[in-house]
Amino acid sequence: MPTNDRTTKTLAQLGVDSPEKVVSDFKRLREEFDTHNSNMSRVRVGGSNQWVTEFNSWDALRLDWIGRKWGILSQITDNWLKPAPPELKRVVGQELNQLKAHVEATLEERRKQIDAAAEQSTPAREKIDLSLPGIQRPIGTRHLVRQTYEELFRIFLSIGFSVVEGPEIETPYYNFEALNIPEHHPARDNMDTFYIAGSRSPHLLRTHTSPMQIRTMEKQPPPVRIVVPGKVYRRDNPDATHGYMFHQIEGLAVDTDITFCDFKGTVDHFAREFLGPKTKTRLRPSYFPFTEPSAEVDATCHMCGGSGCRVCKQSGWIELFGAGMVNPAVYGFVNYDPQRLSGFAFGMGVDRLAMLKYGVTEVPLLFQNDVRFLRQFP
Ligand code: 2NL
Repeated sequence: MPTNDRTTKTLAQLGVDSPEKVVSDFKRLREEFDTHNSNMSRVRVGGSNQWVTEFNSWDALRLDWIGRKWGILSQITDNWLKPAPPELKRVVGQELNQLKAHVEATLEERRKQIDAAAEQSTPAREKIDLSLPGIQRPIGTRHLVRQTYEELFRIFLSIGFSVVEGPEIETPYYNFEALNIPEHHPARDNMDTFYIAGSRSPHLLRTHTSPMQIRTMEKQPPPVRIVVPGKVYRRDNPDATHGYMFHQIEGLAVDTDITFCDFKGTVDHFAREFLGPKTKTRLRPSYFPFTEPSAEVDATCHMCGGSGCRVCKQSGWIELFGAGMVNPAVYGFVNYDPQRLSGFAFGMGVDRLAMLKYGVTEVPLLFQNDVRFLRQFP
């Protein structure tokens, strides 16, 4: 009869009626445990799961023998010891205690061996030397375009502008009509661009960040002093200086007493902050539907100081951005009073400014994210 079955019965049921029989039954149990244990110790698997496997079979042995509920020793306590006749109780108790001590000591010893073996067999690569310096992970740098944006924010924040952002998907109203660009206006030609198919009302990718300036004026009364950074999209044939997307920052200042002098003064201040204190500016007449008058802002070349070089194509001047006094027609779309208000606005290509300042000659270099390029602007 296997031990397990014997321990589910009482001594009386087993016909054990003398101390000698009790002792020999415990002897058999002890041998059985030793066999279990040595079978387990022969289970050997390689690999990093070695410890887990050994621990699991050790734990199974532990549960079989000294598990609180179903372990063999608990069964002996319940079935042999408790109902034992008085003349056998003493010897059963003694034998049980000895067996228990043997099982516990053996298990404890085994457990130590398992842990020691795992420690020895852990491959070198899995051991951690806490005294070594940590792995250094390069944290990267800010992209040149982002760096340029931050420089622009610094300049405009320092003279009282706030930074406002808005959606890249816009309606034709905010992108065109409210900026005084009616449907068949020629200014739409190079902008008439990426329309979003499938939406119930027409949507498009904004061609400038001006829509957000319109939205800001709709929402808040003057004075307004904001710059709006962001990606804009236009129909351009990609080449060294053009892509279908570029980064823009537009600025808008509207108040009751803003003059052309404020405009020119702001432009001058910006150019000196961005390109250096010796920089001078000039305005060339230009045209935008949303400004009147409009101008292209040129700065003296920061490479040659104005004497002529490769960067300025021997002219001494570099075109920086387009700007002008806000066309009063725009105020009509946002319920601002054109009789009382005036202001100036500008739009800068940030990629262009970055390329000028840092001598980058090809737009694709900015967006391929080749680390050999990026590393040059830490
Ligand atoms: C360019 C020129 C410009 C503006 C943008 C603007 C916005 C409002 C009202 C009036 Cl809400 N003007 N923006 C004005 C002049 C020039 O951009 O070449 N950008 C890349």
